[in-house]
Amino acid sequence: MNPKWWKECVVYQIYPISFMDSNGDGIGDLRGILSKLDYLQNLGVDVIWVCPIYKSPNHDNGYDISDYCDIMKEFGTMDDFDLLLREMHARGMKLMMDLVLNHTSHEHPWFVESRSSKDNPKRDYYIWRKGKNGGPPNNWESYFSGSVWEHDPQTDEYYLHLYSKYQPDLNWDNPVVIDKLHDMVQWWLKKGIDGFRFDAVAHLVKKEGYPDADNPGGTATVRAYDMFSNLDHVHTLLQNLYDKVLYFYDIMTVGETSGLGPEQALNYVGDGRRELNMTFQFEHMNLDAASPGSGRWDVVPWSLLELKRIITGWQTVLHNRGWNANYLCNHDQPRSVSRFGDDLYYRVPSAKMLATFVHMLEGTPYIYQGEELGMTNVAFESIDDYRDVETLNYYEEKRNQGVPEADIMKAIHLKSRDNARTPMQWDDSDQGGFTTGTPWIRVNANSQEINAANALKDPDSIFHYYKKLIELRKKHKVIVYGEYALHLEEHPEIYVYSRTLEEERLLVILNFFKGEPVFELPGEFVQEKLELLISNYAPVKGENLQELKLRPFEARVYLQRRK
Ligand code: TEU
Ligand code: CA
Repeated sequence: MNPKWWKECVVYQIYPISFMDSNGDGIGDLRGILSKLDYLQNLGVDVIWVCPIYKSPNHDNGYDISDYCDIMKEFGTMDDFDLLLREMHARGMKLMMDLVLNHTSHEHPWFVESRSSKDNPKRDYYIWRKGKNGGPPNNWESYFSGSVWEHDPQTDEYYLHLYSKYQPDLNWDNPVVIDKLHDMVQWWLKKGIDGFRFDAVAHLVKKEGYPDADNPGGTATVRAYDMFSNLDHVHTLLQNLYDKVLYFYDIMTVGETSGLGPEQALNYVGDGRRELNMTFQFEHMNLDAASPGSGRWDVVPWSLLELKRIITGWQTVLHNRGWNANYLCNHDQPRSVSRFGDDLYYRVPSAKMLATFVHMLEGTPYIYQGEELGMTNVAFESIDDYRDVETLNYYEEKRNQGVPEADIMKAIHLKSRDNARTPMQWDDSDQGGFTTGTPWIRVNANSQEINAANALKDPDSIFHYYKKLIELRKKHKVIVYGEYALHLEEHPEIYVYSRTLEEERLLVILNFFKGEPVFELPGEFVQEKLELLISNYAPVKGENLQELKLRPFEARVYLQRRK
């Protein structure tokens, strides 16, 4: 079973700008995180993934880095960082940094030099091309709307940016750039950090020659993700990074890799690949999208059968060959309870059911800040209350296309990344206890009811349920290493899977909807031998497991010992 600490841990993701503000300027910061370490320790998580905290002009909340070896001034100082790392280690927690290797900020000194003239020695740090027929070099579309090319009048050439124009892509064909980035990664490792989440790492390599993508509709730009996602040479780059730098440290790594299935993911995480420990896959994030990528704004209903098919694929293909990173939410996605559960009447049971689902799968579970409280999506009436660059670009693009305001706002309410970025709800005071000042983005109106202080007081809260899930993981190896099998494959409402390790077997029963379907125990399980480990409902006395009626969003996990 090849045990590793990063398989046994639980990761908690912090989006620093929205986590806790220590000085009343309305912006979350490192001292804010420090003040909440006791809360996180109480929850029981052992790895904290902190989204980018490097110096940045903040056009994309830190994913636009202007100095890799400095701290964003709004977040604090390098001394604050060192203190935070020490305090985390003192509590037995580990720190995973979020590193953006695909692009920098347009304010990074490398880019400032690069754009200054065609013969600047740093010109080739980025991707510059001449225009074609009076327009950009090709028709690729940016993740954040419009062309991936931005014209720069200074030299009359275009630079490539897969994300916003404030995030020029680095040129990974340039060995000097690679060396500098390796040195920088090493610099952080020497500080003693414990891992990396490599942002957008699937996109480091672009298709040679930058050819136009097929464009049957003849639009100005087209989604051309296969031109810059998961190309072969990415693996050479990652293997070099591993062999030259990462190999020498006992760390955990996770790459953000959209656009692949489990077989392809093995190229990143397969045992013996010497690349990454795990990757974030997006197949299940595309379940409710009319088409992947930017088509994510066109929301369609998701189906449980599809979810089962996708997750079962990942669970079976990676078993004994790689490792999964399991999540339902992050800072780029809507809130999981609003999307896959019921954020009104059944908010508490459905949030617990979804937590059970994630934590009982094979792989490392990731909790996104506030998920442990059952925080929900937000629906600001006015676009003026939104802050996310992707959302604002989408709004503008659709307005220009003449799409009615109400339709645009409806999509934004469902899918905007700001759903996950409203401030953490700590208590029922003004601004949810996040800040004493004016928050950079409005607090969700439900903070009086949904907040950490209430959750801590209530033994039946979602928080305490998460805590118990984490405790169970530490107690039962089968939760970490057991082999997954799907049961009741065709059932449209219930998701049932088992996990088997030697003599022990888990049976995970999840009712994904508010109906009350009847569950029939699969033949290989013996009712008398099942011990209930956790459930989001009180047990029913004298119940016949052979055939039981599940309550809305009910989740149960049984342990069966076969000896
Ligand atoms: O996201 C990369 C990524 O895959 C996104 O394009 C994702 O599909 C999109 O955000 C969904 O709306 C990473 C970070 O997680 C994100 O916050 C950054 O904005 C982006 O990279 C650029 O660094
Ligand atoms: Ca602050």
